[in-house]
Amino acid sequence: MAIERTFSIIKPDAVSKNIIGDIESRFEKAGLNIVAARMLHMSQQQAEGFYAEHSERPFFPDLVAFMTSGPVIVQVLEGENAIARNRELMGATNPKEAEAGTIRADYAETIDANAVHGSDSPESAEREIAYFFDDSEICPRTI
Ligand code: RTP
Ligand code: MG
Repeated sequence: MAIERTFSIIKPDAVSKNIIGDIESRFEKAGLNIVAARMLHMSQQQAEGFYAEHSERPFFPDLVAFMTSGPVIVQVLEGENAIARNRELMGATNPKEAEAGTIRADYAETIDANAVHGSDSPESAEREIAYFFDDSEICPRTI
């Protein structure tokens, strides 16, 4: 099975709730390696650029406002089927529809404050990883 990389964000609501460790632990237990990670407080411009594909959607202003409301963790997860596996762990976008035991079912309050982001395709993963990380910042396991 293919080893993939995906891009993940621990969103401001989850950072604020002090559940970074629990979320990272779920990734690690699922066999996903954290191969890059950084905390930052996104600027308006960074958030708008990151979510450019949604720029015409009615929820875009609220999404950008939320994503700039506090610090986030941006990270790269690597492992077998990392893109789909991460989205399984996350659960549905709307926490009311998220399967029990997923990150969003356990922690998300609303469709905006939904705890985590994960790339939805190999193309998105590549773009999103490059948006926040240089190749030199990605550190695959050597031992
Ligand atoms: P994400 O990109 O954050 O991993 O979430 P996703 O793929 O499950 O959802 P996506 O359709 O890409 O939407 C990105 C984020 O925009 C917010 N959203 N709000 N009010 C709404 O109808 C609505 N739809 C989407 C969510 O915060 C979603 O995570
Ligand atoms: Mg998405």
